[in-house]
Amino acid sequence: MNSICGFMSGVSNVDTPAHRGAGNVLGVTFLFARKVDVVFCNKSNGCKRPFEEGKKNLQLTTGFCDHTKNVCRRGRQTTLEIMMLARGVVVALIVGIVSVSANLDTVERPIQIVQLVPTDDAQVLSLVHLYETGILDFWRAPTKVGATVDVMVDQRQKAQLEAFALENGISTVKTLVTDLEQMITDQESDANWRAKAIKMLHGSGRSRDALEAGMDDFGLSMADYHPYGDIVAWMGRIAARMPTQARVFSIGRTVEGREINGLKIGNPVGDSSKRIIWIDGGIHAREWTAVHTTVYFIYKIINKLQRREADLLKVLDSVELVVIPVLNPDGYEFTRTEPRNALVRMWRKSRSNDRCATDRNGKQTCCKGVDLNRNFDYRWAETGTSFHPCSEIYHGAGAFSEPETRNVRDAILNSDLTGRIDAYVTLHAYSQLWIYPYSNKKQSYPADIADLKKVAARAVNAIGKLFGTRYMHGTGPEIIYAYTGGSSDWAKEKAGIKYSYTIELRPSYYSWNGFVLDKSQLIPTARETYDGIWVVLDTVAREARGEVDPVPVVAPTPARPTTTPRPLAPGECRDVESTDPHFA
Ligand code: 0X9
Ligand code: ZN
Repeated sequence: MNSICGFMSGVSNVDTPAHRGAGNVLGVTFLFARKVDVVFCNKSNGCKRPFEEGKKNLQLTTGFCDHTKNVCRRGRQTTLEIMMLARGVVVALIVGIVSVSANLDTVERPIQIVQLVPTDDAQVLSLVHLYETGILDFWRAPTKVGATVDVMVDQRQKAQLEAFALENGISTVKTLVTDLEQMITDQESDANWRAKAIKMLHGSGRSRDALEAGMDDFGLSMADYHPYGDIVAWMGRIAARMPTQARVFSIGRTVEGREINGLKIGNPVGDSSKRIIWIDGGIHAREWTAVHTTVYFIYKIINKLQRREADLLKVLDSVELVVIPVLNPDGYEFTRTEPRNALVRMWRKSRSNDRCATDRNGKQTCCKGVDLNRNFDYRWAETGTSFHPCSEIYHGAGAFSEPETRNVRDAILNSDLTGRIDAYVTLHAYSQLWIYPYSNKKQSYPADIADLKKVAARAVNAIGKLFGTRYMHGTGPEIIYAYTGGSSDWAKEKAGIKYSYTIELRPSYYSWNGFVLDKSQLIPTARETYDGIWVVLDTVAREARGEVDPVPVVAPTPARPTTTPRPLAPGECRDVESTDPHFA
């Protein structure tokens, strides 16, 4: 049993049974179902390990008591929330909104993307609460006043969301995509996309990149997405032809029994005296661009290696690359089974077995899947995450409860790679962000943040140089939103990996078609990302060689252009400029 409660350290227990919904795991929903009363958790209310018990700083946050485990877990912690709770504000009732993922059979089409813009702190808070219930699929999570929030809904949910918005005074509610499935179909059936892509690359003077639209030397086209099996077979062909420089490896199996395969690239491969750079993609099933870009990264490196290009050979003198294109192959393959069904194509989580939750009316809902990027042991289940199995951001039954994340953990902490990894780079989509630790709250930094920031600034700069694509860099909560349980925070804090980054690829934060990147943008996206990652390779290799960086450690965040817009990148669509203060 779980209950929603506020935590105020050092204050006595005022919990009552009324605050504990019998069998209720939709703890956060309670916050909306009733007046927000502050409940203080400590040993006397049954929680053996309350958060920060004993401190007397009156730091207040919401969280929940997990009575099955006898622990209290912290939830969000914002000034805004302290204000709200202190005022005892009544937040709108949202218990009626039903998760689509829990009710595939009752979906009311068309599925749409709706955008809301909160205009004051209370509206932001109401949306944050809605986000953390995990009932809806937020393509863009709420962050601050004026920042756009994009949500995928079916017709019933749309009506409920509109009622929710009305009740909370959110007047800006617009439909960004009127029929997501039609949009996917239209994009997928553009027979000319390949020709368009090639023409654009030629037009921008990048004829060499245009060649990549055809088959590579190992039989995979770089212009398209591919089934997981084809990617693994392709890596196998590379390793077979270049056995001294490339080796296929497995970090273990998924829930459905697939091997999670990657490719090690070295010169020669397997030299245990070299430093390691780890690059992965596809932890989120629907983020196909991340898989494509990781595959392309392998392609580009192998191609350079075949040509014996000097800059790469110099890097590989001290560094070995470990690349895993699809960390969540079960999820990825699932999204490929019915790519024109939005509920399949937009699947985010793993495909772990059904887990069930009972709501406050005693109704049970069961769902598959864990958000693997909430399942790592970095402040697991604290912020920007959900304990409802039907949520898109469900964090699982415990840190590393999933085989996929355990495999990553074990490969990093207990294998031939252990102690040698200097960079961890994980690819996601979308928003054009280069994110460094930590993501739990603002101003939460590792001690060597200046080094991470410097390399991030250089990477973003390198990306921009190619086609003019604009990336932001910073910690998650500073440029997008807070969350915990993510892989790159864990890699930094728990595995001690120096350069740990989460990269959100194209399209931009303002984009309305988010996860459905036009195929003509695939090569440009992957190509510019390659240049950004190259900065990490170069940095690690230099440091491994003992070179001192001559550039000072101060790296300004790139300023937002205020005058003439830059030329469009090949294949890129101009997004309507938002009033979003994110980029102010
Ligand atoms: O929420 C996530 O897991 C990632 N974003 S995504 O849209 N690809 O799902 C990572 C967000 C990283 N940024 C933050 N620290 N917020
Ligand atoms: Zn992602």
